[in-house]
Amino acid sequence: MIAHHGFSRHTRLFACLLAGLLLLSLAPAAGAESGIVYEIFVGSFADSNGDGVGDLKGIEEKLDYIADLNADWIWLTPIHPSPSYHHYDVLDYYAVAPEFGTLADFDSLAAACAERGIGIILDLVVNHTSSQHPWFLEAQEALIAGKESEYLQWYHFSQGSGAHIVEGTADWYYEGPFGYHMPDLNLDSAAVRDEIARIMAFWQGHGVKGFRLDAVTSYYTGDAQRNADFLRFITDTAKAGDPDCYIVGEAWTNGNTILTLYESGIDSLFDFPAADSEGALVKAALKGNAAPVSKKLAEWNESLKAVSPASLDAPFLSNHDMARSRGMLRSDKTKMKTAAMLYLLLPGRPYIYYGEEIGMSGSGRDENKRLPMLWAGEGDGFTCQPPADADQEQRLTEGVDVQAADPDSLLSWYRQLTALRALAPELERGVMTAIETDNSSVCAFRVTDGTTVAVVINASPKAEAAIDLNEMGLKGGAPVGCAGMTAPAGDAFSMPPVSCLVLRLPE
Ligand SMILES: [Ca+2]
Repeated sequence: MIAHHGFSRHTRLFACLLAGLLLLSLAPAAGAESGIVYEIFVGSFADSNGDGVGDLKGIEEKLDYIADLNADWIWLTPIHPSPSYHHYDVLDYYAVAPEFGTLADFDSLAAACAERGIGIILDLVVNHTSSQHPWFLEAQEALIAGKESEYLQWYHFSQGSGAHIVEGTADWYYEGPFGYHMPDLNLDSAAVRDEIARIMAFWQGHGVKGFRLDAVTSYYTGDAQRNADFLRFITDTAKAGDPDCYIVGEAWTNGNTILTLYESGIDSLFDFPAADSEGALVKAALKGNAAPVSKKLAEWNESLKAVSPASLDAPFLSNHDMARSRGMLRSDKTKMKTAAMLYLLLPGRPYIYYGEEIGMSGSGRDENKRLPMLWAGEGDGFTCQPPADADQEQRLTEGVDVQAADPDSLLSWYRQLTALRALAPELERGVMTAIETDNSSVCAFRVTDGTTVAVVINASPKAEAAIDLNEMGLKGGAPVGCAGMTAPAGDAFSMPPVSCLVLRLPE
C-alpha cells in the first residue's frame, strides 16, 4: 500500500505544500477507482460550437478535466429532444437533442469515456413524457376522434374529471402532477414497461453504464411499496442487459421511505436526508462540529446494509434542483473545503454537482442553480449562455484556469480529496462504524470491506486536534494518504484545522 512519509525536517508551510503536491503525484494509476460521480447539467457545461448551449462534444473536450477530478462516472441530465431547456419532458427517448449533438457524438463521447474508465449514467425520465410526445399526441387524437388507440393505455386518462383537460375534447382528462406539459405514463401497462426496457437496452447498446431515475417517488405517488416494485423491474431489466449496470434513483423524501425503496435491490438512492442546508453535512461544516456526521452516517449505513447489503449510499451536498452549496456555506472557502472532506470520504458513491468543486454560486429559481460552468474568470470564461430565465449573475470570479494553477484553491482541494478517496477502495462498498472521540470537531470512522480503513477529519476552522490512535482503537494504522496535513509518524499527533487522514489498519 502507498503511504506518505513524514516531512518533519521542513517548515510546516513547506511541508503542507509538499503534502499537497505529493498527494497529487500519488494520484491513482489507471484502474484505481474513487467511485465518484460528476453530475453535468448538459446545456450549461461546455459549448463546442459557439451557439451558447453546452453539448456532448463539449463534454468530450472536458473529459481530461473530469478525469483530473478522479471521477469514475458522469451523470448527464436528459440529453433527448424536449421543448424545455432542462429536457426533463422528453419527446423522443431514442434520440439526442439537436442542440446537444447527434447520436454519433454520443457514441464518440462514450468511446472517449471508456478509454478513461469513466462510465456514463443517463437520466431516465419515465414517470412522464412531454405532452408533445408522439405517444401522447396519438392518444389525444384518438380521444378527439372517439377511436381506439393502443396509446390510450399508456397514460392515465379519465372521463368527466381529472387534473388536466385533453385539448380538443369536451370531457377527457389526464394525470400530470408535474404540470399539463408532463403527462404521467401508466407504469402498470405491459406495453409501457416493454418500451422502457427497449429504451434502456438501446442506450446500453450505445455504451451507457448506468441510469439515474428521475422522480422515483412520483411513479405511484405516495405508495412506497409500489414504487419499490417498479424500481425492482427497472433494476432487474437493466442488469439483465448488463450485470454491471448501475442504477441510482431520485427519491427526494425521508429516510424511512428511502429504506423501503432500497428493498427493490436498486444500487443507490440519493442521500437527500444528509444533503442540502438542513442536512448533517452542511450543518457540520458550518459549525465545525463534525462528530455527529460519523454517528448519523454510520447509523444510516447500517440501516441501508440491513435492507440491501449490496447497496451504495449516494451522499452529496446539492444538485440541479437545490441551491448551490456555496451559498449554504456562506461563500466561505474554509467551510466549503470542510463540507467536501465530510462527504467525499464517506462510504458509497459521492456525487459532485458540476461547478461545486470551484465554488460556483446559484440559488432562487432553478435556472440560477444551472448557470454556465466557469472555465475562466475573465474574457470567454463562460462558454455557455445562462438559461434564459436566470436572474442571478455568477458570483464566483476565479474560474477553472486560475484555480487549477493554485494549490490552495477549492479545485485543488477537491482533486486532493478525490485522489485520496481512490487510494481507499474499501470506501465504496464497506461497512461503516463510527469512532467516538472527546473532540466534537473530529469526524472519525472505520470502513471495512475485507480490509479496514479509518477516516479521521478535523473539521475545526481554527483549532488543531490532538489525535491518539491507541485511544481511538486504531493502533498500528498506516497512513494511506492525507490532505491539509503531513502524514503522521507515530500514534499520537496533532491534526491542523481543516485536514483529513486515511489509515489502513493491520489485518
Ligand atoms: Ca453548443
